[in-house]
Amino acid sequence: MAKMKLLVARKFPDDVLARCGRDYDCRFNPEDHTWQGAELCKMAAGMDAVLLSSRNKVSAEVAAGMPDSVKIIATFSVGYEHIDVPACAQRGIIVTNTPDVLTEATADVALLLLLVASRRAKEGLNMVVKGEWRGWTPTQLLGRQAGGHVLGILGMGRIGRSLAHRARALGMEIHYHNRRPLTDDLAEGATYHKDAESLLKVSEFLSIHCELTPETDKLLDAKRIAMLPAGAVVVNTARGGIVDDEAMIAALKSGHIAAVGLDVFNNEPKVHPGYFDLPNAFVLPHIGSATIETRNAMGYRALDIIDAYFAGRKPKDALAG
Ligand code: 8YV
Repeated sequence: MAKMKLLVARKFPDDVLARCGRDYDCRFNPEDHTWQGAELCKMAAGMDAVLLSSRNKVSAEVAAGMPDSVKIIATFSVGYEHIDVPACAQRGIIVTNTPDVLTEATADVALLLLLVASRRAKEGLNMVVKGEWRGWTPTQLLGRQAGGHVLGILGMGRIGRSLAHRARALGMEIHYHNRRPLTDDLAEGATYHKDAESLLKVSEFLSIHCELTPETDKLLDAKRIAMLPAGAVVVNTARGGIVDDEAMIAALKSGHIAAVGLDVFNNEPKVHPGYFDLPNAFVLPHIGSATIETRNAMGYRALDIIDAYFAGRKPKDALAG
């Protein structure tokens, strides 16, 4: 039987590409172009399925322009705000994502950012590599200790809960806000706040783990940043759009926010240049899920779903259109 045709829209890790090539008749993207708009539709011509990343936007227009042959679009990501799922559904295209498999890797990066931001790692690194370190002093680079302080988790889903496990090991007290409180077994003693504002008021450390939706767009604006305790540390590994950069930069300059650790940005790969010169802004290039184990697992999960779909089974991570 002829293999189904798969557009492999990014240069995914080698093992993922190898499995694609073994099981499907593939159109690959060895140069790793970020196909967008009409070009993405053109590359999908004659394909049965598309495996793409969060940098391949599937707007309503792209969904409308997808060839009739495309039955399923699997995004190599847990976030899917780059895909107009209802517009795909209108075309009869199933959309799936890759939850679960990147939870631990992303929580690791949230913890990493929490620690490097609060322990002033950027200033320390700069001091050493610029040859400006004159030796230990009793008051050099005093940061904030995580243990004994409140960590507010905005969005207590899989990644938020996984960070909570790590933070408990540091001795942090966990508070969270979600649309609904978790069951006791999932909350594991964390304190629920029914609105974001109530959470912000107690969050000496804040880590963002909610989805980017019209409701959370710029949720952390000047007004809400001002609600955080003076000297708070903020971490974002979710989506850049949840933070108002201008307001955050102003708060970092004034010292109201002691430090920020960011892995995600508005308009990636552009980063607001206001963060670059700030000693208390530690930025990473969206590496939350960037371990070989996790990226392979993301690819395998997406391929499992496509395999199941073409074997006539219901794809398990299908998103509601
Ligand atoms: C992915 C992510 O690596 O899965 C997500 O939602 O944010 C990242 O960790 C990226 O989006 C790849 O498509």
